[in-house]
Amino acid sequence: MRTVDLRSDTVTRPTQAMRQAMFRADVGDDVFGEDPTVNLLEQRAAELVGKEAALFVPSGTMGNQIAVAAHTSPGREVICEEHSHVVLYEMGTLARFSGCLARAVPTSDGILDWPAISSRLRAPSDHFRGTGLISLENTHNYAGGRVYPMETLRSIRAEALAAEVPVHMDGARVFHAAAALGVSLSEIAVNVDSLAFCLSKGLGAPVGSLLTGSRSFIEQSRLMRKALGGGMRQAGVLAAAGLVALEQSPANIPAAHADAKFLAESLAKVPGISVNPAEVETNIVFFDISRTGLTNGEFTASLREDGVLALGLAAGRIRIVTHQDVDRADCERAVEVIGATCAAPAAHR
Ligand code: TLP
Repeated sequence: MRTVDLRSDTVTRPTQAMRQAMFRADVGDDVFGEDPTVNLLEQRAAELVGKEAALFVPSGTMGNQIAVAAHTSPGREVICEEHSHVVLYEMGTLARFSGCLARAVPTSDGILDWPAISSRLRAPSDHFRGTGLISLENTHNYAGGRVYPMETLRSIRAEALAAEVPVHMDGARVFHAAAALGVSLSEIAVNVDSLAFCLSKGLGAPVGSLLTGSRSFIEQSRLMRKALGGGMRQAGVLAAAGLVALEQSPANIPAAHADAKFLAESLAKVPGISVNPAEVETNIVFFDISRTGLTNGEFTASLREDGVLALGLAAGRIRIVTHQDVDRADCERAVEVIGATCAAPAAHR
């Protein structure tokens, strides 16, 4: 039986085209700046987002944390959404590596706006170091793949410029945001000083993220990457897969979005499940199972027995994510299996 893995869009396997490109990749020592394939990937990424330069890093976490370190100094405050990855899911690195303080703002949908940000802005004084950075997550993972409306982004950009506070975007899934909005990556990126995006979330590459920004920001980021142990050597074998991902995988995103909508709409009809399909804008669906009487562990174990994998991320909240390694038939099977689990919960205890 084929396993339908909906735990994350990180679970995808590299495509044949990626594997062939990896096999053929021209490589060199990237710490000396001599890997031609890494250099090409960095150049492509910078062009794609309309920034001066880019840096290939092993993970989204490293991209975000380098950005925090490069934009700030110890004691500064980072304004971010309460459930953002940069503060909750990165092992406290914001505090450990950069010595920064998170000003985490609660929202109903993961999307910050200027009024919420401005009420937390602080200029340095005798008593505090003040705001060093605003960090936006687009799409917002924990809020269920929510997308920053362009108007909201533009207003944050204009106000942050006036306040002289840099803006970073955790765009781990910014390709999904661009697809949902029908805009280019650079139209989004022009509103932030730095943008990190992942090749391994929904784009199918095995490893890697790109941090993009001005040339001087990326020069500084290269030093931060070394400090974090992220200086890779013949990384061209990975960058080669990334180049294929950039070229071929964005075309698969609309189908992943349609599958997520299908899952949300189908699950909304399953007794015991609560989900609002209108809130599903991209490839992430969160649903509530409290009314089934099952714990997350019982629920996901029952699904697993029938070959469907989902993630319990908070009490009663299950996350499923669509991607290029699942198709509509897989999603139909997931709905059936979830329906069966909800119909006979006692059997799964
Ligand atoms: N998120 C992972 C898990 O950590 C939950 C996932 O499966 O979604 N920013 C955002 C918005 C992310 O969702 C993630 C990964 C990261 C950064 C970190 O990327 P990696 O795992 O490459 O360090």
